[in-house]
Amino acid sequence: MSDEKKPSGPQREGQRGLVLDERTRTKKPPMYKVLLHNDDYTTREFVVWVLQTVFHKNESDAIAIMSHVHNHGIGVAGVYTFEVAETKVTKTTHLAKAQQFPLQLSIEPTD
Ligand code: TYC
Repeated sequence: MSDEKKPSGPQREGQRGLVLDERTRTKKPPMYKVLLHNDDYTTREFVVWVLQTVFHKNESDAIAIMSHVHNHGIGVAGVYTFEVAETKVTKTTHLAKAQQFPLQLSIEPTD
């Protein structure tokens, strides 16, 4: 068989499976920071616990992030795709409200 008609570039993915164009293969999704805001009422212990359980931080990273937020007013809990970021904000806000903590979070695009 002649190779004349076989696409040699982005359309040819090998012998089987999905054919992915250049953009599908290479473009990374936009990413978003989940920001934690300081307040005077949420306990340090709760913030560390949420960073470990929702944001999957180890204990020392969780303590470092919590301390940064406590000292500077705001800090990054993690960086995710938009849907994952939103889900973590929703879960954390519900967990905080259940204990009557006014913990605030927000989402902003990475640069
Ligand atoms: N400032 C709170 C306190 O002293 C602790 C705290 C840290 C609260 C981080 C919120 O996002 C936060 N109990």
